[in-house]
Amino acid sequence: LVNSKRISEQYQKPTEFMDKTISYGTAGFRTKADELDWVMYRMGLLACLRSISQKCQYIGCMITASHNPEEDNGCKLVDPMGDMLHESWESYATRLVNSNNLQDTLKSLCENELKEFIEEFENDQKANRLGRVQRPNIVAAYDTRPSSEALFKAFKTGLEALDGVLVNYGLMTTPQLHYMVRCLNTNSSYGEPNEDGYFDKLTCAFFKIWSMIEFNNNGKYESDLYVDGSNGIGADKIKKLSRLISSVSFNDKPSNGSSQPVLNIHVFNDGKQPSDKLNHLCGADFVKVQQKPPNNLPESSDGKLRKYCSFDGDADRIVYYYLDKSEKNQFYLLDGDKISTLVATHFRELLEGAQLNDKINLCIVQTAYANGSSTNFIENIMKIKASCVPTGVKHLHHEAQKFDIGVYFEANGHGTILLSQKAESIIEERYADLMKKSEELDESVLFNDWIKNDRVRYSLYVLKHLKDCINQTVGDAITDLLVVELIMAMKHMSIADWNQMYTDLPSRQLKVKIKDRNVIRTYDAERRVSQPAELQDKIDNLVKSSEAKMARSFVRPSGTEDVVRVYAEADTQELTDKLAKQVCQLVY
Ligand code: NG1
Ligand code: ZN
Repeated sequence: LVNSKRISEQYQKPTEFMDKTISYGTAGFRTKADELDWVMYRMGLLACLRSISQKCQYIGCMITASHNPEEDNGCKLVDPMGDMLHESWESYATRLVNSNNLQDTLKSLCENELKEFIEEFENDQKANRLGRVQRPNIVAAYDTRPSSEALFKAFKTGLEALDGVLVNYGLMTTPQLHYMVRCLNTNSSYGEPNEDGYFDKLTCAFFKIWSMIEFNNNGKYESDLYVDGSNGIGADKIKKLSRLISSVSFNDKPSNGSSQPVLNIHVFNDGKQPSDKLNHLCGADFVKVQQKPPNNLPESSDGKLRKYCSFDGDADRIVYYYLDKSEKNQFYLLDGDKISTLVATHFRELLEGAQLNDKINLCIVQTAYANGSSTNFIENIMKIKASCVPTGVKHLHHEAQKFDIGVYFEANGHGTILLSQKAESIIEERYADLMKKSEELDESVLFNDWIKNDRVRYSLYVLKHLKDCINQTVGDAITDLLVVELIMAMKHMSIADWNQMYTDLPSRQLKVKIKDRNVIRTYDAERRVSQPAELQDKIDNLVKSSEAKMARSFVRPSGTEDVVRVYAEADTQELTDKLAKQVCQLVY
């Protein structure tokens, strides 16, 4: 398989990287785009090997640096079910990219760690000589960065060296690509593997629920939503969804004929102005970290409250916010913690309504960055299990998979909802029974009376369609938006009502640059430091001596930037900022 002559001369590792190590971290490989083409070439080789190890199932490659500056880029591989590259392969990625003798490393991988897979593949090839020859299958997509196409070319050259077959999806959001990979490997049982299929599945599920909502004049739900596209790919895709939503005729849906409001999506920071720069002064990361609205916020001129949200550069994160005119434009942020509490509360109500709460368990997964108030609310008021895991979506995703319904969100707005096979089957079976019983009914009676006026039936109906409105492969700003809007609409809730579920503690996130960030070692889901030995005691002392009653602080090395992150929260913003600064001093 690995024929040394086929390794291209074109994408040689630059000499300045010969004694540097870069690793495949939480965000895959990510750095300045002009230092990446040789990395992409090697990732093309690796993607083929991964596909071979998975019986030539489709493996995805997303070219993006998410919320990082436009000049950066990166690459992450996607496993057959649409989840991230299996952890055991991260070290192969790191080894292949750091190798100073690519052919030897490739050969060694194939003859040792991957021996079994390669042999099986080669035997299959021999057995199939007269039939269809199996080749590694890869799909790729990229975000709107100017560097993306050249990096895509390098990746393609790499995979062609190992006879890989490539499907290029072009411009897509990260979660769309994850979705395509899952569809391709499951014979479309998860959906059709193209963009129309993705939008069809979502809009169909969305309207099944939307059309059953009784919008009354007293409800406080705001059907206008202003979306900050971070000047990236999410802007184009949410515009497409918005067009689809507004073009659906209500005659196609089980409605009672009364006029339903439409979800009006208004996109700003769409990257179409010459001065627009990806993620610059806008987007979910900017809004979350700076705790302020993005540039170009379309403020209301009539004093009416507006509901806003921001995506990040590859549209896998979303945060909501609003300005309260009655409080001198006070900014309120509804981050990943608020989203997960809203979603989990609603799922719990639906499970109770469908009388399934003793059959299907529910958990919320968070990280150390979750606001203390949210954890308190989940555990002590909602009485739902809250799990805390290290930063990085793969950790949250794996933890959420341990439950029947796992709701996971990082505070920065990256998250989704996972349903176990068991939960899906129970919901599908009960729903099928329901539909069987209703076969005789006239459609308008069925939806307007039989389902709507019965709590068990209605809860089951919503559970079934809400589940189809979620991208279960990875956090997805677009599907999260639809789920949040449906829940707010069903609850006749304004964004301010949602915000009042609990009050966040003031928080602050800072970064400190030190010589080697990896001298800091953590444990207890990164909430405590084990090395340097005396650092944790010092942090504890600062927290104890703070005047605040609720103070908390922790430090950890970033997995994506060469910095140490410092987090603090306390009763007031002033005490929070003071604590965060003091902890930064300890790290220097
Ligand atoms: P690091 O740089 O390890 O803190 C950041 C985010 C993660 C995750 C990754 C991947 C914070 C504090 N950290 O990781 O949650 O999203 O990027 O993009 O937001
Ligand atoms: Zn992202």
